[in-house]
Amino acid sequence: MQRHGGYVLVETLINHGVTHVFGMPGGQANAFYDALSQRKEEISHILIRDETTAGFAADAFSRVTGRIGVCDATVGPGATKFPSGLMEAFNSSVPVLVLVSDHPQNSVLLQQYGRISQGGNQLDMLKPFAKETFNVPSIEMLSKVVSAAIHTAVSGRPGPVVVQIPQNVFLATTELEPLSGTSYHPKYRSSAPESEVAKAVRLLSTAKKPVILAGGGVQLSQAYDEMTQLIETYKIPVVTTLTGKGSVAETNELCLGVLGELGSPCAKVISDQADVILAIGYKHSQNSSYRWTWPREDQQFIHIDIDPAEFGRIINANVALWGDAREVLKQVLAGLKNSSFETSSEWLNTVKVEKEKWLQARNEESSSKSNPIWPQAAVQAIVDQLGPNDIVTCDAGFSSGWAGGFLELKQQGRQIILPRGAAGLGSSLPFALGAAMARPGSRVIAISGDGAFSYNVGELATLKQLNIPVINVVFNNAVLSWSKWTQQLNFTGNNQSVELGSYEFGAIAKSYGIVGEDVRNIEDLGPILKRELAANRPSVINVYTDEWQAPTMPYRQAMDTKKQGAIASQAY
Ligand SMILES: Cc1ncc(C[n+]2csc(CCOP(=O)(O)OP(=O)(O)O)c2C)c(N)n1
Ligand SMILES: [Mg+2]
Repeated sequence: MQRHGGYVLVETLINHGVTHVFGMPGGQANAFYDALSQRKEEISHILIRDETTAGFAADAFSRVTGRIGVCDATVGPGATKFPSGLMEAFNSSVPVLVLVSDHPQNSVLLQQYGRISQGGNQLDMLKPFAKETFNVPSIEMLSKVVSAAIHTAVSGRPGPVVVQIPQNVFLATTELEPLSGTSYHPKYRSSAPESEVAKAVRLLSTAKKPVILAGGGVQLSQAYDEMTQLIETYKIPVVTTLTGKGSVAETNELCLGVLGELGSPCAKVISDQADVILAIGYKHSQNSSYRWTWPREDQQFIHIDIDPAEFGRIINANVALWGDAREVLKQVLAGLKNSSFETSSEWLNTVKVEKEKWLQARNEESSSKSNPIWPQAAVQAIVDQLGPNDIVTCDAGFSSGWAGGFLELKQQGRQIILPRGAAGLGSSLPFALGAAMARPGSRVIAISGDGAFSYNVGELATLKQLNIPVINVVFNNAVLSWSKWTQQLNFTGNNQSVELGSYEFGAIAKSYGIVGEDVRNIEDLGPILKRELAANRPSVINVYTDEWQAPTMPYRQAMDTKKQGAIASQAY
């Protein structure tokens, strides 16, 4: 039977286990939408209100399910919305399939240079943010290209891919059967050479002060059981990157929280003292390395990663273990069984003292009853209500920092999504949308600043229309506070373009027909959160927060010592 390109695409997606697509229609892809409309039982299309949302939502969907996330947009003005989400997924190694339509092939010359409305070289625009980009040359190749693109995204180091489909390919017909495959990642799990594992075990065995650094690769590889075993059996303290947050339960006495300026002070103290570091799924970016000043050369570094290009790119590994985090940790655990490795009680005592110091300082801030509300206290109210199946998403700006240092995860696993790949404002609500679709029955809390939330007000309609239980907690301080702080600390403090004005986001939510609350006293927040978490519906909780609180450690130190301008090289 002859079937059009839209059918071939939808069938190929279904055959690869795709259940959700986030996007917005356009004329060139109508065949796709025609086919989607006939397969609603198997595949849902989530109509977002801005394609930027689709990119972030697909990313979060993938992080939660371990399957590829899929988004689509129309040629030109739709496709040009994708770089934001794509950059996040690319820098965080998340497999996403981006589908963009294109003008018919016989108008390519006109389109390439914008001689056709909506025309432009969109594939080259997306290329820097994609693991690979593909153009579909014919209906016969459509299923093959989509299948190859999915394979590329989920194998090796995962990442986003782009498939561009011309309108005439969508409209052409074929009798060829669409291909099948898997969209789970990691598609293949590889092990490290045993000789290198033995070296790593020998080096670990010499450690007096070992530390594990868990990066985002632990989450991507779902190496949870192995992490727990390593920590519980050998009592090795662990710090995480922001993306690796949740690799172990943060209530574990050996977990010292997030390493970096948006993390915990004790993670830094302990990591500085470490003699051997076991880094897992870690790309050595600026946050956790304090701008590449850590680890020092005298610290021994064992590095596990799926991408060999990471070994020695910035920091040399004393031992490089090339493979999937879960598989390699299994090997390390097997090796350690026959070793004499033991963490000294002296080291464990230092760890304990430092963690207690941190918890005490944190608790003081988290229990603040100040007005305007301290974000630390608002985060604590969220922690108090969070259930094991719930998910928190964060925005760029200070909300990532508040979550990094103050949001203690009681569970191991994927409970938080932070935009550290691109750190783009306006990602928390789209992430939440994708996460809610990925884990039906869960409740999702999206934390954003007022500047960040303003990017996505239109998506309240998406939440309302599909009754997606996302609770948006907006830290409303009437300013772009991160920007304001950097201007204050580094320059003349003139406050250029950082004042937002204050808006009643709760009232805005009501106009979309969803629950809205404006909260001025911290005592009110817990009960409202509790009510909304039980209600299974979208809401906006607008919390009036203190703009003079900052989660970034250099800023906090500068504020404490009142040495304005003294940290210009650190603040950014
Ligand atoms: C898309 C985008 N534009 C600009 C920035 C730079 N930036 C980082 S934080 C920030 C301020 C965020 O303000 P808000 O969301 O209100 O959070 P607050 O810092 O006040 O808590 C800005 C402008 C960015 N990260 N992403
Ligand atoms: Mg703000």
